[in-house]
Amino acid sequence: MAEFIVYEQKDKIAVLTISREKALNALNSQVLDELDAALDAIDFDTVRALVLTGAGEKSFVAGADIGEMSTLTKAEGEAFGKKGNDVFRKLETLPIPTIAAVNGFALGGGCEISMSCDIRICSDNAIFGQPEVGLGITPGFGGTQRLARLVGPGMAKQMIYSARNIKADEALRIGLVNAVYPQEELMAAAEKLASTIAQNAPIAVRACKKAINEGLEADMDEAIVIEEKLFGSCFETEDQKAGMANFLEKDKEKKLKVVPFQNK
Ligand code: DAK
Repeated sequence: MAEFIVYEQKDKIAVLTISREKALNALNSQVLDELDAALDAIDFDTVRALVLTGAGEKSFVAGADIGEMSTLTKAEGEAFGKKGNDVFRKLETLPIPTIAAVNGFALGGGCEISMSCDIRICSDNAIFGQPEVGLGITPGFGGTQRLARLVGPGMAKQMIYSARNIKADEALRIGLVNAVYPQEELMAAAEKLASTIAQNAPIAVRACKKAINEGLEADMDEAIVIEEKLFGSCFETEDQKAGMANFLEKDKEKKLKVVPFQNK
């Protein structure tokens, strides 16, 4: 039974909450292990989109646990970094779309875990930052890599070198988040977005995620081949046949709502 992770499935979407409120949901080894186990336990036959958030109204995740990190040796530091990186990579490559609902502080490892999700939305009190150089370390859970890819190298370098935190409106302006909501509306907005995604053909949605993620790591010639193959694979699905047939039938009712999609 997990102490710091709450996992709830609501019809076709799931909400995973990092719940270590006393330490502002900071990531220690136990949280990372429980998160890893929770990701492994997701039933991908029924869940079509995942929302990740933090418990309470103050913090999403206030970073890696500084108390735990403070006494690490070089070897232990590398091992801790690998543990985090492995979980974050698992989250990033999860077959289904993921949405970070950032409900407060997203500092260091908190900003990094949000960047391992496909989409970020936040509350108006959210604060993002990579404060690591102020602690004498580099970002260790992919921050140097994912922030630069998301907001561009110039802005990422400014944030990381200066260790300056930014507020929700600035995060929106630089493209780190897609939208900002009043705190009390954030989860409803995240779940609505997840439900909207969950209504679409799940195999096609997953293929889009794979195409975007893998394509971004390839050059354009390879990337379009990745897309071609995934596009082709859709023609072996019931969803493609039903989806296109409904359109061609010109049945307005059906056109709006395609038959229940297959998941595999
Ligand atoms: N770790 C541990 N405890 C934390 C924490 C953290 N990151 N952030 C907050 N807490 C704890 C506080 O110690 C306090 O505990 P008690 O004293 O009540 O026992 C409780 O949460 C409430 O925090 P505050 O009293 O400080 O609350 P305030 O509202 O005054 O301030 C704050 C909120 C978020 C501004 C402040 O707590 C803060 O600055 N927190 C630290 C934020 C931070 O610097 N985060 C980045 C951590 S560095 C690597 C792997 C990973 C990483 C790097 C390398 N490798 C192995 C290569 C990642 C690094 C990071 O994430």
